[in-house]
Parts: sequence; structure tokens; C-alpha cells
Amino acid sequence: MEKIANYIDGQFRAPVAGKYLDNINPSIGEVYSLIPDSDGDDVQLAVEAATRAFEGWSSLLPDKRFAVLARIADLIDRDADALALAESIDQGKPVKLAKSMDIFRAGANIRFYATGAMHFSAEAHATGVEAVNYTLRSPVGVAGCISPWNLPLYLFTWKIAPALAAGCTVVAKPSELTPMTAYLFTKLCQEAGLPQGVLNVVHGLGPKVGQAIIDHPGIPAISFTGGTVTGKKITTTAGPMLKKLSLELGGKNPNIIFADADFDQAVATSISSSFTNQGEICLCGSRILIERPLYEKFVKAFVAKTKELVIGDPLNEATRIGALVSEAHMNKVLSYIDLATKEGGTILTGGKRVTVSGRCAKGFFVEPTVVTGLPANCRTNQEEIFGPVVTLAPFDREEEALAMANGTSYGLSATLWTSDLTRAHRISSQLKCGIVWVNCWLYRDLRTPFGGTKGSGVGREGGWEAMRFFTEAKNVCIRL
Ligand code: TXE
Repeated sequence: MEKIANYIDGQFRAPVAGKYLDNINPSIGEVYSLIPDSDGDDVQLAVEAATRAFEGWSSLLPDKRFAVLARIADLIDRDADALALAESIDQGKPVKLAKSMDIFRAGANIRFYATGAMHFSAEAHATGVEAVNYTLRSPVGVAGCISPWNLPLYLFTWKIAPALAAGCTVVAKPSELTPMTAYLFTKLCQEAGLPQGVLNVVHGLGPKVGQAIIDHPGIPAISFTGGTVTGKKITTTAGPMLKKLSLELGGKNPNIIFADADFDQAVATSISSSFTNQGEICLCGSRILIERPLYEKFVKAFVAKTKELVIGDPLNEATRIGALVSEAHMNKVLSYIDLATKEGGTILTGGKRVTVSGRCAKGFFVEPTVVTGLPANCRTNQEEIFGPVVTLAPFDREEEALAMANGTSYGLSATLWTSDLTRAHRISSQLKCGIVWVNCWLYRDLRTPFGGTKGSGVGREGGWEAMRFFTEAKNVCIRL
């Protein structure tokens, strides 16, 4: 049984306490590797290594930081197939999606911020003729990066890349549900010659290892992606320590479709935005709001396309719906489907656990599920399910659509379908969220700020926002 190791001070190490946790392959429901059950002692070793490495890494010329990060990106591309297979086994997503989205974007994250190391700059201002002001940006020190299980390597690199590019050293913890690609990534970092102690990865449970990172006085900045409940918990300890905090949390995103939308495009993209990665993407559009003249036609077409989705072995090229990440998460999603029925919803397709034939017979599979007939304020429409479950509802007026779209405690993203350009701008400006897609979904430009409002998070990742987060700014004013 493969034993994953922590990566501390450039070395692969067993956890200090020598304890391990089972790592389960959700597609077959069996243990396939072991991960370190690390604790505060492992985090302490990691922080000491990161602190030792900080002076050398932060003073390295930007083109030298660029060179080693670019080498890591090249190695991700070289090993894309192996990384995609590892990700699919670890998380349950179709291997085809793992390669096209997670691994591809992990390489893109590292490459983008490698260039960021070269081009990141600060500003200066001439204050009349009396003075000149210039800003010095310096890396904060050791950055703590904690990531979730749904897009394991994609979101893991999304955090550590800007931190490293800005000159910080890092103590990172991937989710204990999907540790494998982060482990393989650390092997690529060692191969690329990343100096020891610059990146340290400590595997283990959130309340033990994650909390130890949050609590550690030697880590002044925390970048977290995960559930809103966990995010709120983190603020209770990091807040009084005056740590810099970037929180990317949950979502309950509206997908608003006006009668003048490009119908075929809206249906096809709505299938993707509803069920990609089994709906386990915080940007999925889980509440579809359709203008009444189009409602019946859209529901019929959407349900028919949903029924066509192939559920099965994530290693099969034809599979679109793989396994949910764990038995606990599968049961959470099934409990929400039960709740939808209890709240008066009608299940038009799906709703049940699927027993896949062959090697995946014990895997955690749920049918893509479409529910109608629910009020906007019911729990099914208010709470994040984070699985292959969407609700559909009609609306008559723009104001009604906006009220429903904005009517949850989240504010991460929204999707809008219309051919009316003025309406597109008008509605986008009134949606209370961090990201709006118009006539598309999940187009990503890494230069743009990324994040949510309300219960979806604090701060922004992406572009210079992320690199600024990992730096402190000092303004110097010189009288002329
Ligand atoms: O979150 P958890 P999950 C959201 C998604 C869903 C959730 C799924 O919408 O709500 O995250 O991810 C660690 N101190 N997003 O279940 O449980 C834990 O070990 C410190 C939004 O993984 O919060 C894991 O590594 N760390 C996002 C990480 O936190 C702790 C995109 C997340 O775990 C901890 C992806 C603690 N006390 C998912 N407890 C976006 N908005 O972009 C747990 N952890």
C-alpha cells in the first residue's frame, strides 16, 4: 500500500507521530493508499524550514524564481497523464476531465505566476513638485495555503503559485480526501530544483493540521479555499492574530436564462455548468431561472440532455458523471435530494444512488438530478449541496429574476443568457456576486480578480490581486 509522505525542507518524511489515515478511491469504495495523520509537530518542522528558506528565496532575483517555477510547469505538462489518472482515482472525476481541466490549469497557474515574478511591480507618484512617493512591496514571509478536494491540484497550485512568485515561502495542506496529486507535485518540485524549505506540504486532517497552520504565529498570511462553515471558523483564530486572510468559500450560483437566449447553446452549457465534476465545483450554476415563455421548452430539452449523461467508471473515456468524493459526501447529497422532495419538489430525472457494474460496483455514484416546483426560499434553494443536483424555476420579470438570483447568503458567481446587450450589462451590474458569465460559463482569464461576496468569501485571488495579497506595501515619500 503506497504511503504518501510529507514534504518538509526538501525531504520526504513520515509524520512525527508515525500515524496514517486511509485514503479511499471513491470510484471503487476501497482504501488504495495511506496519508500521514500529521499534527502540530509536523507543522512546526515545516514552519521552521520555511522560515530558514525565506531570506534566500525572497532575495532571489525574479528571473531565477521565474526559471524554477517555469520548470515545474513544464514537468506538470510532461506528467499530465499520470497526474490526471492520480486525480481521477483520488477524487472520482472522469480522467478526461482531470486532464483537460485540473491538470491543464494547474500547469497554467504555475506558468502564469512564474511570469508574474518577472513583471510584478509597484507604483510611484510625483506629488506636485514638492515630493515623490514610491511604494515598496515585499513578501509577507511564510504563507499558509489550505485547499479543498474538488479540484485538488488546480486549487492547490492556485494558491501556492502567487505566494512563491511574490517571494514567500509556503506551508501548504491539501485536503485529506485528495492528497495524491499534491504529493506527486512535490516530487516534481524536488526534480525541478525548488530550493529546500521554499515549499513544505503537510498532509492530514483539517482540525489538526489545518488548524495548526491557522494558529501558528510564524505564518502571517492564510489563503484558504473550502466550505463557508470552515472559513468562518478560521476567522475566529486568525482574526485576533491580525493575520492576512483570503477566504474562497461556497456558492449557490444562479443561472438566469431569458427567452431571447441562444437556446441550443444555453441548454448545452447549462448541462456543463450543472453537472461538470459531478456538480462539485463551487462555480456550478445549481439554480436555473428561466423566463416563462421559454420555461417548458427548456425544461424538456434540459431533462432529455441530462438523461443522456453517461454515469460510470471515471477511467472510461465516455463517462461524464464520475463518483462523488466520499461516502459521507454522497450521503449528504442524497439527503438533500430527500429534502427537495419533502419541501414539495418534483424530481424530473435522477434522484438515486447508482450501482455501476464491474470494478466500480461499490463506488459512490449519484444520478444527475433535476428538481422543479420549489419556492426560492426553501432550504434546497438556499443551501449549498455541492453535487449533481439542480433546481429549475420560471420567472416573469427581470426584477423577480434578480430577487431570486441575489436571494441567498452566498455571492460567488452567476451565469446570464440573453441576446439583448443592454440587458446583459444591466442585469450583470445588479447581480450581487464576484463573477458573472454572459452567454458562457467558466471562461477563465488568470489576470482577472476571482472570488465571491457575502458568504462566498473575503478577498480576491487571481492576477495581481493574489500577488499583492502575499506582499506588504510600504510607501516612501521623499521631499524634492
Ligand atoms: O471544504 P472544507 P471541502 C467549497 C465548496 C464546498 C467546500 C468543499 O463550495 O462548500 O468548499 O470543500 C481544511 N482549520 N469550495 O469539503 O471541509 C480541510 O482539511 C483549517 C469553494 O474540502 O472546508 C481541507 O483541506 N483547515 C471554493 C480544506 O480545509 C481546515 C472552491 C477545505 O475543507 C479546518 C472549492 C480547520 N478547522 C470548494 N477544517 C471557491 N469559492 O473557490 C477543515 N480544514
